Amino acid sequence: MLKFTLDQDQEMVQIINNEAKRQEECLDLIASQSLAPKAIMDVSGSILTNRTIEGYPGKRYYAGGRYLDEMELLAINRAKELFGAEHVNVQPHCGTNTNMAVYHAVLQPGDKVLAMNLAAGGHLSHGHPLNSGTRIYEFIHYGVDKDTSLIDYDELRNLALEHKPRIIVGGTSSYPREIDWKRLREIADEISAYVVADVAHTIGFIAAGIHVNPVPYAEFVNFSLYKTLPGPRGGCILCRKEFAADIDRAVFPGYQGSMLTQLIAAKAVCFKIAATEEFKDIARQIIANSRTLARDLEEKGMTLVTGGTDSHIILLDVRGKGLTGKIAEKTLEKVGLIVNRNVIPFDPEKPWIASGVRIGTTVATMRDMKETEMHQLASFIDKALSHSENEMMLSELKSQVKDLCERFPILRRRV
Ligand code: DSN
Repeated sequence: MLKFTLDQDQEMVQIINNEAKRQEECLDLIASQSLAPKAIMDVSGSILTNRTIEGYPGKRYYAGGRYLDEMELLAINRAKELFGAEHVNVQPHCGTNTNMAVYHAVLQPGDKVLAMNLAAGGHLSHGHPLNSGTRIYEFIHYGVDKDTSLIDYDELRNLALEHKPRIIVGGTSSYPREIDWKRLREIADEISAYVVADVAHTIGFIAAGIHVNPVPYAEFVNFSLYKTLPGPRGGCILCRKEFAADIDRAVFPGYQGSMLTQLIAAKAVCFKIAATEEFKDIARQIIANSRTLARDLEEKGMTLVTGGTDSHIILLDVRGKGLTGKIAEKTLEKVGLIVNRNVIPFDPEKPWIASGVRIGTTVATMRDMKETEMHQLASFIDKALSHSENEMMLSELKSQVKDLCERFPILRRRV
């Protein structure tokens, strides 16, 4: 038996300890991050890591899968109940694979997909020129209204009628508003297209019953579990029964090999957590926090794309501060506030520079921060962005952010 312990790899111990310290002392406002409770971490690193298995419950290509079948079925049944889905595949290794698997399941090479423009908030797997899907399928993009930055459903419909795509994808990475699933369904029905709801960012609010559940409106509902759900890395597909076999085949062996057993177990635990009143309260608070922060930032004269938020996402146009997104990101990092630069609709800058930053309130809320702390946060963000070259001011703000973070430790949430 291998006797190696982690003590023998001090380089890695040091890196992880440094990252743990960074997580405690900084506030991660990355909109695609959540905070996994200890239960999720325990299961994600459990003895299930030792298992290699392929196939699906009752149809494995390996022996010894009795408990793994129980585990996967538990995850599937919990997701079915939580979202009212007819069929669930919990094997996708990530959110991108959920989209790729759906395309693989129902499209032929050259088929058309209508999805959101990446500059308006769409995801890489919605037709980025360098994404592998773009080599196989033809992507057409809809965008947002120039004045309101809200999805232009009339343009979307016109594009759908003109191009007749096989799939219309709804759902985004940086659009702060809820999607009108009913409208998408109606448009798709006019051209007999499928609707894919890519709700990686908003699935926590759907689970909590705050956002409209797209399951009745979309043939396919795709998501990852680590943005607004407190889950492990990985994705999940919900679909109608008629597509069950095609989706399962597209995930395995179409896109993936053996499953990440320990993460599927953690997905099952995540779905149990998501059904609790405690989680629903947190989901409500994530939105309350983001609305408070958005209002404060606007009152301080900052420009919010779409003028507000329905979710954990705030997309801030930083041009009014005389900054690019890249400089704003770096400035906020100097004070311990971690965001990502993000393009805004009709951005004159390239994505590497960008004119905006995306802010998410999931982690802050999971650290138990509430409206009072959001007021503080708005003031930190405003001061930092207004004095981006004043190192003394940034250093003072950094210690204030650290004080705030120390009052809301992450370790406490892990117990
Ligand atoms: N989809 C990317 C994001 O929103 O940041 C990563 O999950």
